[in-house]
Amino acid sequence: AETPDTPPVSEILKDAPNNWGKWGPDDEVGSLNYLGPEQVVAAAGLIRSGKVFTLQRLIGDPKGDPVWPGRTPAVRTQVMDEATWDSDDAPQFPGGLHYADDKIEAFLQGSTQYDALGHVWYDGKIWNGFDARSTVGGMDKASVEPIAQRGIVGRAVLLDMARYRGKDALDNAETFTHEDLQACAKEQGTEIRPRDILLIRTNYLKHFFDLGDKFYENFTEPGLFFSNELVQWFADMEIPNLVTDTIANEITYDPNNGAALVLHNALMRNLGVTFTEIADLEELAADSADDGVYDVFYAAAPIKIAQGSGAPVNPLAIK
Ligand code: UVW
Repeated sequence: AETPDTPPVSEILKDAPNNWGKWGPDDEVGSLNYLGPEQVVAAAGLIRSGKVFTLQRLIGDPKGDPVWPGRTPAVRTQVMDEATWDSDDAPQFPGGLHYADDKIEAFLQGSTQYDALGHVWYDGKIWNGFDARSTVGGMDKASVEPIAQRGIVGRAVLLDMARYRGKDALDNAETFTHEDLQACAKEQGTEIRPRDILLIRTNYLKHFFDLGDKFYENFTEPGLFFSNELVQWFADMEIPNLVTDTIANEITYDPNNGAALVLHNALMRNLGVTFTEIADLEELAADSADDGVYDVFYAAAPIKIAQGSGAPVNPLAIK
């Protein structure tokens, strides 16, 4: 974990590439600009068998909802149900209408979600150089709203790192690189192409379901970790969207310097790569192991929330 020798992230990223200004000074969707009509039409050609997979984790799963430490799982509260209508002061509707109502209280960064590009920052600047003060009291710049207005559609490639490593699930703090992703793709008989959405499976959250609250002791997820080469690869490959089945999409503490979530800043803040976290890739991965098809048509419509730092989503992968 973090040590007193941990350098500031600005120092760690001083030579790393940056896409600010690439799509103009007002841009709030970053690398999603790589997904235009051409990519959507090409991705539609991947629909061959008509199999549909939903990639959202169940909110309110009785087995538990994994969230980043310090956040709490969504709580659904029943407001109206059949018992409501037994009461003397229950509203009356012509014709005897009864209905159920409920509400949820949820971290927008909990459950399966899209992060706004302004979700993380350093040196007082969020994506595209917007002032981090624009996050105060609700995000006025680079919130999830423009991402949700746009939607995300394209070719996605599943990279089953757990299967590639011959494991049921990756281990605490286990690392991999972009070269490992390419080797995994090769072994799967597929390739990562420019402008692909990456779906990385670790099955790490199996440990959450196995361990319960003990999962949060010594919390260090597995994942990609920072190097200039890795960030340059994301930039060169014009990767629009990183989707994983872990809570934070990357190694928790950088193995080289102990800094927390360095790729959030290197990829999201600096390159404008959109992050999608806590996806459920299990059914898709099982099917892909069976039919050998790892490239899919991907479509995601995060919920439109004004000024949100993130938004729940149920992405679809279609073969
Ligand atoms: C943090 O914001 C700390 O993580 P995440 O992006 O995974 O929600």
